[in-house]
Amino acid sequence: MKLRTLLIPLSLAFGATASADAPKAKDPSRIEITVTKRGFNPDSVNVPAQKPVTLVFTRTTDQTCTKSVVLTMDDGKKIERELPLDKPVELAVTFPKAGKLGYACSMNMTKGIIVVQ
Ligand SMILES: [Cu+2]
Repeated sequence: MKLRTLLIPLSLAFGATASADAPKAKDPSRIEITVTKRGFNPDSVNVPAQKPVTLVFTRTTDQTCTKSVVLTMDDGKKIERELPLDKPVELAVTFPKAGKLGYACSMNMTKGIIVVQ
C-alpha cells in the first residue's frame, strides 16, 4: 500500500520530464530550425520580443557547410553554436526589441532571418 502511494508521484515526475522532449507537446516558445542541404528550414521565423524563446537547431545532413550557426544580436554580439549531425542544439535567448536579426553559417553563406515582433 505504501509503495503504491510512493510510485504515483514518481511516475508523474518522470512523465513531466519525458513530455519536455516529446514533439507532440507543442511549446510555442520552442522554435525548431532544421539544417538541410538546401539551408535553414524554415529560413525565416517569427518570435516575440522580451519573452524567452528557445531556438532548436538540428543539422540533418553532412552535405552542408553549416556545421555551426552564428546568430547576430541587436548590439552586434554574436552567439555561435556547433551543430553536430542529428543532435538538436538548444539556444535559449530573449530578444529585447522588435526587428530583424540574421543568423548564418560561420562563413556567412547559408542565412536565415529571425523576425522579432
Ligand atoms: Cu557556410
